[in-house]
Amino acid sequence: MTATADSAPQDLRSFLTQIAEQRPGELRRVDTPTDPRFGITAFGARAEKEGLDNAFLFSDVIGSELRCVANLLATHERMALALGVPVEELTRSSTVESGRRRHSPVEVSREQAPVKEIVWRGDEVDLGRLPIPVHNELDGGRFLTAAVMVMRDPDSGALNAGIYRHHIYDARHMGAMFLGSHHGGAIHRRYAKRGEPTPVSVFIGHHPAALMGAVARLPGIGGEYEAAGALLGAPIETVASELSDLQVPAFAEIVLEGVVLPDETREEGPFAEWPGHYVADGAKPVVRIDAITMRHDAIFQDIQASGREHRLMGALPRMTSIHRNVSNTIAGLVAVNVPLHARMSCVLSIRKEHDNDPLRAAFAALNTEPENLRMVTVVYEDVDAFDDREVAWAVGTRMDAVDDLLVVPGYSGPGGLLPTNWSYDAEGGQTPRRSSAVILDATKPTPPVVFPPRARVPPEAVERVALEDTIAVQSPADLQL
Ligand SMILES: Cc1cc2nc3c(=O)[nH]c(=O)nc-3n(C[C@H](O)[C@H](O)[C@H](O)COP(=O)(O)O)c2cc1C
Ligand SMILES: [Mn+2]
Repeated sequence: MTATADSAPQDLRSFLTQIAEQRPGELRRVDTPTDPRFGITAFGARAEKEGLDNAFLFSDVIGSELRCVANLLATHERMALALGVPVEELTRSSTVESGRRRHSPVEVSREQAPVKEIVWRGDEVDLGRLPIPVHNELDGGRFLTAAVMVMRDPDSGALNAGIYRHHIYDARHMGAMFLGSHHGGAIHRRYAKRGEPTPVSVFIGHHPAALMGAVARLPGIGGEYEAAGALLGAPIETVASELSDLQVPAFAEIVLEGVVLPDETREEGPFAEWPGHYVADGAKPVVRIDAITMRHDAIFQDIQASGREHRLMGALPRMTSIHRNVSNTIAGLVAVNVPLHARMSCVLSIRKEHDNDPLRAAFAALNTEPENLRMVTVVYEDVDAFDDREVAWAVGTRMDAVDDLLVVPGYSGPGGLLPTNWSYDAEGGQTPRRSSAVILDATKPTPPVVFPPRARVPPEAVERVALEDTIAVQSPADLQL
């Protein structure tokens, strides 16, 4: 699809419409008054508990005139729909390197940009009017979780984007949590070193491709708008910010503009992160918001923090970057799975050609994401990396711990979001530490060594039968004894 002035824009609303048309019933509207404190996330948690993973559109969030969409990308099926790929291909097609053409953003005029319909400046700015949730029981306050921060690298001039959590402090101030190696923090530190504020524009509510572009793991600073364009199949249309030269998506719902202050930090958190624990609170940089622009009927977006949506959106870009790194290291990589329920783990299935392929593959995976990955299981290509039962079976039948288990001491951390990378004391103190990584080689020996063959009913025989041709025994009479 190409973006022309008359083609319908691909944005949050076009995606909501697509869900309504193609996945009827998955998106549920909540018209009853909803408390932003736990009320929004309660629905996402309820859906996850029931294994339904619905998305929700809240039309009456107490204290706000804006609607709020939540849990939108909690399933692989909806993510695949958003990116226009079959769900089986999702983990590979979500890569911007998978032959998709990158599109540079295209600037449109203010008049063509719905995000400019309402402009609040200075004292009009009030973050309290947005339906920002308190997500989990022990969270320190309201947090933005689906906000994409756009910044310009002062050295190269490149535009960079990423999702960072923002603790709301008051009408005009919020925190920003930049993790170790992420570009957002590096850019802020470059400005701060010169004693300058970092201009930022933060957009909320757009097509999922814009969000997934922002969290794509790209080499070097910048390129996220181009990655979003590749995922969207069309350029992201942008418009100039009110207060800086930062380009923001014209079809976003809401944009916050301001600066990261160069010399101020504030106590941030606690906040339940994707590993499902509270770690890494403490002093963080402060963002001052000086303008807010939005559509006249703007829809706010929330990501269910520490829920399935948070883990899925975090795991997908990792699978892509692990795939790239491991295939650069061994020839026979078949599949990469970062399971949603254990995002610190990764399963690689490989066509094993050399005895050291499993170790090389595992180290390549670990080095892709040293801050999060600490367990890699390598299986032979006949094992489905996406099926936990098969992976556990391979570990149980093909791995000998003395030979095939490798502990890499002190690999992970110190600190970060994983609870193992901190030590604790009776006073509640947390001190950063390093923890080990572990590699499980559950592959078979390298050919030509003959390993016992795997038992199975011939697949053609399985294909030939259908359960529909059988009679369900509902009562003793159906037995026809
Ligand atoms: C829902 C969600 C929340 C995230 N929160 C943070 C965060 O608080 N801090 C952070 O540094 N990265 C966070 N990330 C990861 C970054 O957005 C991601 O790694 C991105 O590629 C970083 O871009 P950068 O390296 O250009 O800064 C989050 C990702 C997702 C999907
Ligand atoms: Mn970046």
